Amino acid sequence: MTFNIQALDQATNQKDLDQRMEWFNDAKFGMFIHWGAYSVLKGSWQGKEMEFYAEWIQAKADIPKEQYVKVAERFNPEQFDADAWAKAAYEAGMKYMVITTKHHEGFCLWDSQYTKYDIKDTAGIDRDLLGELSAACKKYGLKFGTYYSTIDWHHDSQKPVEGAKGHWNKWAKIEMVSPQKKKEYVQYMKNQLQELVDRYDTQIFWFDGDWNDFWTMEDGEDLYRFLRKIQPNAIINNRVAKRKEFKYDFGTPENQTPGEKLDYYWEACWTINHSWGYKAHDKKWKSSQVLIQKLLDINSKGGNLLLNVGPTPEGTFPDGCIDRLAQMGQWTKMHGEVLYGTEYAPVKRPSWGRVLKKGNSLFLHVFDWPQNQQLKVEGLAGSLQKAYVFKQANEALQFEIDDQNFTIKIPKEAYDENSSVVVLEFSPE
Ligand code: FUL
Repeated sequence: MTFNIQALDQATNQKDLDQRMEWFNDAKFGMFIHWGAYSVLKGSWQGKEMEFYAEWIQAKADIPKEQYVKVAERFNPEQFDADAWAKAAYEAGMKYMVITTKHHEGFCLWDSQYTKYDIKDTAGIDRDLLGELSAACKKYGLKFGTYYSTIDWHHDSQKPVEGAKGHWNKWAKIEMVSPQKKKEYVQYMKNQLQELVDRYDTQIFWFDGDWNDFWTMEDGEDLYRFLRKIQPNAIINNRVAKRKEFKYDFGTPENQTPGEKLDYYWEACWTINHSWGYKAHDKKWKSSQVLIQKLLDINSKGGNLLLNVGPTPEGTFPDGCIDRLAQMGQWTKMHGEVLYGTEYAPVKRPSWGRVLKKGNSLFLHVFDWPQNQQLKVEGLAGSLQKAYVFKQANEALQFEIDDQNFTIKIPKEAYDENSSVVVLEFSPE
């Protein structure tokens, strides 16, 4: 398999890429939504609470296609309120939203003219769910993005790879039934992606399923070029091709945060509990403190956090999500200035928290406030003019400098249990 990165130069030259990624780079925080026919089952099949991600239930419980279609027919989100979803994201401090328009199950969350396996023809829903949501996102100033899997357990082009078992279910690895069917499927994908552009003006293409052998680098490159043409400013994740080899436009570490800054744009996606799709018996919610510190950890390494919500089949956010989003919102609302538009700070990563940079300022996000009132920052260069607790600029803190090691004398108490910020202002170089 050869892939000529040169061939992509025109589509991805650095200047264009930087321009395209500018809003993303400043945004820091977005919402992922996993919603589909799987949500109907809430993570259980025939009375059995399933392990693993709820959106994988068709594969994990080995539900025959015909039977799973009956599940999709029951998708009936009567309480769906697009405004409430976008508002919750906005109030949490998020700047964009990415929703599963077609997960591996193949069920389409919009009325596609290219299949009958969608909300209208299969589930009889007479609403344009994605249209309502993209409009609500616009209203709240959020960019709207679409997750679309290259896997499709429903499409007649695909079948499980014989003998591929192990930890993963047989449907985890699929192959094409014939080269002709693959051709048809790729065309089907392009048609549908064109629909997502035309109808919902999608700004983020979030692909998945690149681990299958049938999906090659060449396929990824071809699709990337196609999308670049039909929606020039949209950003595209690296799973459009083989994520290990392909870095455009941004990388997608999943449920893990890299230890260091990466040398390309990236976004870590994380679940709030342990599933992406709604799973009624998963109550293992991460605390808002863990989530806020995760956001800052990711941001300090140059990445964004795409935090997932798995809505109920009725179309509401689970209470555990609502609470945490609201708590995160309280913090982000107060700390917008020391969060959005920041960048990686070239200092030694401290044990007490994380450091962000903006212009001539460093923002010391302190998770563990030192009891001895001495905040140490190592490996700093530049001439420090002033240090103060965020929003208390008129009370300058004393500091000492020993070569590149700075010690700031801080007040006794942290003002916020999630992260309290000390600002260092340097003179322009
Ligand atoms: C994975 C998928 O298999 C999961 O279901 C989920 O969508 C996650 C974000 O990506 O690869």
